[in-house]
Amino acid sequence: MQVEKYKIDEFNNSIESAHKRKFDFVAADVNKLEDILKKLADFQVAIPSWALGTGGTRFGRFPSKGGEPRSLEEKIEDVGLLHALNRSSGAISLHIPWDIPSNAKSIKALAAQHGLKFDAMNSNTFQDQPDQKHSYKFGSMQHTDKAVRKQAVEHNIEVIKYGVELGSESLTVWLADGSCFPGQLNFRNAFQNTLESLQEVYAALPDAWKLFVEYKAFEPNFYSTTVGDWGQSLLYASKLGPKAYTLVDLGHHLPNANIEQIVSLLLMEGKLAGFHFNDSKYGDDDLTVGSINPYQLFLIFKELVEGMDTRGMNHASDLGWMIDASHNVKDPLEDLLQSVEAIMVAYAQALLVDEKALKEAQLSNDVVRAQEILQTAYRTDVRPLVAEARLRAGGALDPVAFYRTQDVRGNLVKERGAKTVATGL
Ligand code: RM4
Ligand code: MN
Ligand code: MN
Repeated sequence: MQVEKYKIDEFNNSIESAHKRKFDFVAADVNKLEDILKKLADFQVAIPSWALGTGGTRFGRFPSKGGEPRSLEEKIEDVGLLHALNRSSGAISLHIPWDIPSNAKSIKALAAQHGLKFDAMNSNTFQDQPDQKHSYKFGSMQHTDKAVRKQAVEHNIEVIKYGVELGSESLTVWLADGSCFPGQLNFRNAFQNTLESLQEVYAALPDAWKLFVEYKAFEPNFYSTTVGDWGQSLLYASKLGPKAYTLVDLGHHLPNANIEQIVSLLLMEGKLAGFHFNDSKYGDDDLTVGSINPYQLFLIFKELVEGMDTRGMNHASDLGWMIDASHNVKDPLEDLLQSVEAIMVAYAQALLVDEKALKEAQLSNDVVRAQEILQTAYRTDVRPLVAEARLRAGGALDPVAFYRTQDVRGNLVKERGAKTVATGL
C-alpha cells in the first residue's frame, strides 16, 4: 500500500496549529535547536524483516487481523510505509533463510524506491531447516562435530554473499549455542570451537564489512550460553580482530543489569557494534521499545551521545541501530511506529543533557546536581521536537494517528487477505 504524500500533508495541516504551540513552548528553552533537529532528522533505525508479522510465544500464535506481508517484496513495502510516515525507518535488516532475496537486483531496486537501505544481515543457526544435513540441536558453531560447525560457517558465508548483493555492510551472528544441564558440555571446548568457527566467518568478510557478535544470557538454553554476556562477546570480538564488535540487545541481560554502563565501556574500547532495541520486564520479552523502562532507555542514550561525541563519532552512521521485537497482541506496524518514536524521544532527551554542567557536578561530587541535570533533560517533553523534525522531513506529525485515520491495516487486509502469516518468529 502506497501512502499519498498529499494525504500526509492534509493530516498534518489539520493538527499543525496545536503542534506549533507545543513546539514553540519547548523550543524556547533549547540551545542549539537547529543542530538537534538536524540530528533527529538524520537518525535512522532499521526495521527487522521478521517483526512485520504477528509474533507468537512458545505457547502458540493467535490469529491477527491479517494483511501481513507474504513475501520479502511486501515486507519492503511495509517498511517503506513506516518510513513514509516517520522518516526515521530508512533501513531493513534481513534474517536468512526467513527472507532470502532470490532476485537481489529487483529487491535492491524496490528498496531504493522506498528510500531504504539494507542494514545488518542476520544468520540463523538456531533452527533446523527442512533440507538441512546436520541438526543444530546441540549447538552450531560450538558443536562437538566438525561437520556441524562447518555447516554453520558455510551458512554464515552464504548470508554475507546475499548481503554483498544488497549493499549491506555487516553480519550479526546470534548463537543459541549453550547447554541445558550441568555437565552437558565443556565450557572451554565450546568457546574454542565457537571462536574457530567465527574466525572462519571473519576471514570471509569483505573489506568494509563488520561482524557483530550478539550475546544473550539465556534461552533457548537454560544452563549456559556460549556467548552469554558482554564479557564473552567482547572476548570473541577482541580475539577476532578490528572488524568484530559486540552487539547489545536490550532484552538479553539478567534482570537489573546496568546496561548503560556496559554501553559506556564498550564505546570506550571502540568495540560497540550497535543495538537491538526492545523492552522487557523479565527476560528477552521483545516488548515495544520504551514501554516498560523509558528512563533506562534515556540513560543508555545519554551514554551513547556522550561516548560518541568524545570519540568524534557520527551518531547516525557510526553504529548500527535496529529494532528487535516481535508482537503477539499488537498490530506489528503500529508497534514498530511506537518503538521508533520511543527511540527518537530518548535520543532527543539525551541531546538535551547539559554535559558541561554534568561534568562540573561530577568533578565536585555534587550528586544532587548531577541527578537534577539528568532528570531535567528526561522530564522535558521532547515529543514536539521529534514531531517537528519529522514534519520537516515530510513525515506525519503523528504517525500512529495517521495510520489509524487512513485505516492502513484494513487496506492491507483487502489487498493481501485476512489469513496471512509472515515469515519470522
Ligand atoms: C534472538 C536474538 C536475535 C534475533 C532472534 C530472532 O533472541 O535477539 O538477534 O535475530 O532472536
Ligand atoms: Mn537480537
Ligand atoms: Mn532476542
